[in-house]
Amino acid sequence: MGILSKGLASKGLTSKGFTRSLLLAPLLVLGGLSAPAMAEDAKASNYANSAAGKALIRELADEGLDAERVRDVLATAERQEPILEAIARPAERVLTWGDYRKIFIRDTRIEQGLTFWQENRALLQRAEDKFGVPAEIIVAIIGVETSYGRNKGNWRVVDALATLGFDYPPRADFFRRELAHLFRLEQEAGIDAATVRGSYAGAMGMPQFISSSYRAYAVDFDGDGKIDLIDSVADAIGSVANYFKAHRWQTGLPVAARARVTEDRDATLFGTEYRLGELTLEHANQRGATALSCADGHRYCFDLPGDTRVAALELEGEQGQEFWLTTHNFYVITRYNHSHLYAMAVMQLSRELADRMPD
Ligand SMILES: [Ca+2]
Repeated sequence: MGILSKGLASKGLTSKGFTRSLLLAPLLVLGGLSAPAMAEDAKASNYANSAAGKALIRELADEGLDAERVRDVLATAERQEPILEAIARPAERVLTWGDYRKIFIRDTRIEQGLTFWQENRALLQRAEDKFGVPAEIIVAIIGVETSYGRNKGNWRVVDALATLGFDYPPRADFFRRELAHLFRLEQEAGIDAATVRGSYAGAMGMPQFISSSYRAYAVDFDGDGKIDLIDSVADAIGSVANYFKAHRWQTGLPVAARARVTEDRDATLFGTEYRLGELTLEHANQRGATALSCADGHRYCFDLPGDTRVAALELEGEQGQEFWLTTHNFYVITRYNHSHLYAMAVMQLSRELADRMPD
């Protein structure tokens, strides 16, 4: 969560990159990497002995963590090339909405979602009552992230965070901070930093929380005294709901509506990049875009006051261009994963589930 869609790995999108790197690796070796160069590479990936690694150990020791433990775990961390390859090309940046949608809005994910909902009905109701977040949104998030816990990721989190924190300059600071949080989390929540597994970006458990989010927003929703997003469905459900509440989900506010646009609409109104600015529904109307009304029987519709803040979004769908007006709650979904494609997939999956769920 937060940065990437881990669910994609199971659909072969990112594994394409993995396969290629595995195929290329032997060629590179045969292609003349000398033995000394390889030895140097091995040394370079000894994160515990690097300057940045030592700084991290010192920082955590100063907070009172066991320096020996941090050093020992860090010494086992391995640089993973496929992770560096995958992070450079997340699906959100290479797919159109039409292609992205097909991955998530499909019969299997909908049917499994209905089963998950039925099996956890009481928990989901309790989360909805307590946090004000609808069950279908919670189910859709867990469905998009891990296919309801089926695909929680197989990378050692310490490998993922060390690889990205020490060897991926564009976001090294972010991932090194997440690595530090992993060790704090070990102390607080009983997560084993040496063995816990997750996505290639270090996200953990059914809802794919990165370590800072785990520490800040995960809750013990089954009351056993531990916060366990890996094996406790209850904790996963409560934590997703708490995350949304903390990011100011507004109970009852629709997420998005399709828009009708005029030929002479303001060309600057719709962007392919999502941003929530100062636009209101009334302004959007004046500039040539109207949200479809539910009174006309449209599926993605709303009837909201003119001063409602919205963001206009143009997407390349399977059937051509789609125009959308999205609310504050769409923005809240992007706090879970910054991609507007992700937020749209969560919203549509939640709608498919809610429409099919028997009372
Ligand atoms: Ca628990």
